[in-house]
Amino acid sequence: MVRSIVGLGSSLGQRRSNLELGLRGIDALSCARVQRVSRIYESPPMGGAAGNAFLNAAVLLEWADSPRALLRELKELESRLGRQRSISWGDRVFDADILWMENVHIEEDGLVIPHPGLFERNFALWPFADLLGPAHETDGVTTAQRLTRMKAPVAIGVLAG
Ligand code: PH2
Ligand code: MG
Ligand code: MG
Repeated sequence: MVRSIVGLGSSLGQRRSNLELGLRGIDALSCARVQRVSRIYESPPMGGAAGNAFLNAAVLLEWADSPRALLRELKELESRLGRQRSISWGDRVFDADILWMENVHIEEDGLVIPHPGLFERNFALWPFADLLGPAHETDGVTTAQRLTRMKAPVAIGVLAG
């Protein structure tokens, strides 16, 4: 079992219930055991293609298969929840990204862990901090130190199953 964090996002439709359906979908995977959920944050769309505000959250789980298998399950869940893969970086019903897996470093085509945006994006790092706490260190830097350099997104509640 490897401790893993999956980031969730939605900018279309019933955004909060999309995140909650996503959480339930992850919980239902036979190789996943959900341990903790983050708060839900609202932030403006990053990048030019999306026009709506996003809700983002993250989930800490124990994963009993390979990183590739987790990626495959998340893509399938995105499709099941109605994600259209037309415009890259555009608005989306449901997005699920592997943000972190304990002691895992991968740089392959289509799969980079830790996620390259994790330490750059407030809507990824704040949920991450909710799950592992501010004292957690990566590459000798605590999450608390990284957070001080970033504007806080607005917390609007807690993800519920
Ligand atoms: N995801 C994107 C593009 N822009 N903006 C916010 N605030 N949150 C996201 O999750 C997000 C985004 C593509 O994945
Ligand atoms: Mg994605
Ligand atoms: Mg994303």
